[in-house]
Amino acid sequence: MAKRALITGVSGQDGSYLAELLLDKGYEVWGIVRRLSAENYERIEHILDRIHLVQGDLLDQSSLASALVQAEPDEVYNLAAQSFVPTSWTQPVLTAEFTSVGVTRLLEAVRTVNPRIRFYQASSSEMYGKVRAVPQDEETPFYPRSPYGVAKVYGHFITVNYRESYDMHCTSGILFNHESPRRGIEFVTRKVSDGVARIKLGLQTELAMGNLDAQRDWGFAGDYVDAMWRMLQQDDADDYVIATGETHSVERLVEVAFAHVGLDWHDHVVLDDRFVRPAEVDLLIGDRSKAEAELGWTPTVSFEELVHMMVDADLERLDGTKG
Ligand code: NAP
Ligand code: G4F
Repeated sequence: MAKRALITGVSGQDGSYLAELLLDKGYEVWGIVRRLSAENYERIEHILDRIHLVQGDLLDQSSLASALVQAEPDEVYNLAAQSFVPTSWTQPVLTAEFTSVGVTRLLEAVRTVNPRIRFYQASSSEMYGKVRAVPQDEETPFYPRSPYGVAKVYGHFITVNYRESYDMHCTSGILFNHESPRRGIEFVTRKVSDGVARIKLGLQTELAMGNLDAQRDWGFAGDYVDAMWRMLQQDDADDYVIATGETHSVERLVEVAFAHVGLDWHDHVVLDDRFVRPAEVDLLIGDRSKAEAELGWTPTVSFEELVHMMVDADLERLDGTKG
């Protein structure tokens, strides 16, 4: 019989790639979507006839239990969250409701409906914040620098706690930044790829940016959802860092993106304090040794390939709508 998976956040970047991957593996795929005044299925439009959607919200405990009863999954991937770091300063309580307490709501629903379900929690390298070691691995202490990072630390430890308290198969994937043409437009890689494409097509002249010195370990989202699946196939649940092991500055990102279309970033990028954060995560670089050894996982897309892929996708999208 086909395995069944339930994904929260299926309409998001990672949810859409994970749903594709699980369909390819022969899973029956279910996704939780929240009720919105207008549907927002852009990223999953091409697979809507192959997946089952059920309404639910991380704020609503009974809707999560109902979704589990309906879907009867073998595996649950909790990808839903308020995932944009700057919004976590303007909506800190909502961020905690979604991104921390929401995890407990879902874990409780799993525990009561069927504690044998395997559970994946989308933890984040933002938990390392003001980093205590370079590179960061599963043993590196957390020092979050945003309400989002703090909320993710809660989500991580409640997952570990359910594993230890109830002997449930609960895994925390500590994923470093991962991007794609489906990345939300406000995140820095997509903001840059979209801005570069607009400037190249003559739709705008400037790109306003915040801190160009921050460094991130950026990988391709398609690779990272494969790591999530591999984690839930292990006999025992655990924590895993997923990262490329390379870091690049935001300045290097704009340089590579503009150069790809034959432009010099110095001619277009302007600094704007509105995009500078109250507290910054200066440097992230992950050590994926454990994932490589135990899951056999390695990334397949380089930083330059990723930036080129995103710029090309935005050029194609915008060129089609240009006029
Ligand atoms: P994303 O594109 O922002 O997607 C977030 C998803 O969560 C969307 O489907 C959204 O639904 C859903 N959602 C938000 N609040 C919800 C609620 N109250 N109830 C139900 N669904 C809700 O995020 P992503 O980049 O795919 O990331 C997936 C997960 O990995 C997130 O938990 C994120 O924090 C974590 N993470 C991401 C990265 C990264 O670099 N991408 C790195 C580490 C960890 P709507 O479509 O209705 O808004
Ligand atoms: O793309 P970002 O907004 O991602 P950030 O804050 O690293 O968070 C992402 O990765 C986390 C994993 O580490 C996830 F958990 C989280 O959900 C999210 O997916 O910003 C990256 C860097 C920051 O240092 C920021 O200050 O880019 C810098 N930056 C500089 N100018 C900018 C801008 N970020 C944005 N969004 N917009 C700017 O104009």
